[in-house]
Amino acid sequence: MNTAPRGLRIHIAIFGRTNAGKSSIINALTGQQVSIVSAQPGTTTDPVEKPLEIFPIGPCVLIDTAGLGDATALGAAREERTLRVLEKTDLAVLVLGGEPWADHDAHLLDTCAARHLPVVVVAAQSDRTTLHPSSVAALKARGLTTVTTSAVTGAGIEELRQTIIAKAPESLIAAPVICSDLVPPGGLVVLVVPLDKEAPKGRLILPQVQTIRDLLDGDAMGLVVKERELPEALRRLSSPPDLVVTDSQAFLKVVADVPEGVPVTSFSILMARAKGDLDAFAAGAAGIETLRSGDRVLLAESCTHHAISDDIGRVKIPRWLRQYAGCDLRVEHASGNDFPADLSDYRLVIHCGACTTNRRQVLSRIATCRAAGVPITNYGIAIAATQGILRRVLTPFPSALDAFASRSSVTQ
Ligand SMILES: Nc1nc2c(ncn2[C@@H]2O[C@H](COP(=O)(O)OP(=O)(O)OP(=O)(O)O)[C@@H](O)[C@H]2O)c(=O)[nH]1
Ligand code: SF4
Ligand SMILES: [Mg+2]
Repeated sequence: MNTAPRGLRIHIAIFGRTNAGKSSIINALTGQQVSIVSAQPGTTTDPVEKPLEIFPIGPCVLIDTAGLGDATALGAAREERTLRVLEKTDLAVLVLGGEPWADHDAHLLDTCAARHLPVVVVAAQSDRTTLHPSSVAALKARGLTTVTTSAVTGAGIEELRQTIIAKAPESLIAAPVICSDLVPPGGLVVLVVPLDKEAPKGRLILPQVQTIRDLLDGDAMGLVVKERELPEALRRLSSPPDLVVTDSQAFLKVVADVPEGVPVTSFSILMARAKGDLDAFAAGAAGIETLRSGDRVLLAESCTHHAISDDIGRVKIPRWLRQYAGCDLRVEHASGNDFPADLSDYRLVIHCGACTTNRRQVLSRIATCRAAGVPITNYGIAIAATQGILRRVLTPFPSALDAFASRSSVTQ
């Protein structure tokens, strides 16, 4: 049950003041002691994630958070970490008790509304308290209803589960299409998977596995080859494939080997579409053309993986960017959740394939960049741009190609 990758799970985060009963609700929903519960306010100090399966939504992650309105010395720092969870939240649960309505409750609902996040409001601890009249009035003014629960008696917990299911965004319940929509039913896709030293031992990486699964789900066929065998594989086919998908690292060789009329793209570009906004990333790629000496470029990675000596984000992309720009650049990195809030001094952000996180976090980062007026693109798109083949590999995606072409001065 816990085998679905974290990035494909719907993220449901539980917010509310300290001692509201958030951790108790997570434990009641999961039937497990996921989080420590105590009468001491501020028991949960950092976000706690629990993967679980909620039928019929499928795989989810429940996130317990540190309480809002914590007046202790560390309270402000904890609150900031709690609010950062909103970046990857697909559905928020606000837990209220008998305490008066507070600014942090209003702030949370305002932030969720601004992000178009569905919210479920819980009137918790019903065996010993009722909602404060100020909360009743504030919720009424916002047109919000509540689910009444008790973690002690179990009352309302099933109703809460049903409300979460009803409010979960439809678009996130549907498995993301990766590339099966790009080929006709029964179509053939050749997947080029180099087994270089970045490839993990004995297995394929997640985007490759997901692409193969997506092809099978879409009744298409996949032929998997290393880049060296690609010319021979193409020779053996009685008709050209409908699409070739390659690892970005083998772009130049693969593009040279695939006949002009056959569409080519990369796993990274497919993931940019499934996990982000391909049109926004394609438009952002034009920002590479305007880089000048000393410009700050941020490479953002969603996980904190161990970087190898020839790492794509640490070594190769910075090198290709500098070669392309013909000058020195100040390339910086942000990993995991450390995406800077202030981007004003950056000229460009380049995001990784985000295989370990969910689409919402990537969309939220795109929105942050847009608000700061900073172009954002992704690793695969940046690699194609610096190698002069971006137009070719965007051909399967006409609107992304337009978004790039309308901003680019390069006719590659
Ligand atoms: N009677 C009753 N007590 C509850 C209920 N839910 C939580 N409590 C108690 O309220 C206290 C706080 O519960 P927690 O679940 O730890 O609350 P929290 O919101 O996670 O608190 P922090 O992590 O400190 O922010 C504990 O003493 C719980 O036993 C409930 O439904 N009924
Ligand atoms: S850096 Fe990004 S693409 Fe690479 S493994 Fe981590 S989340 Fe996935
Ligand atoms: Mg707690």
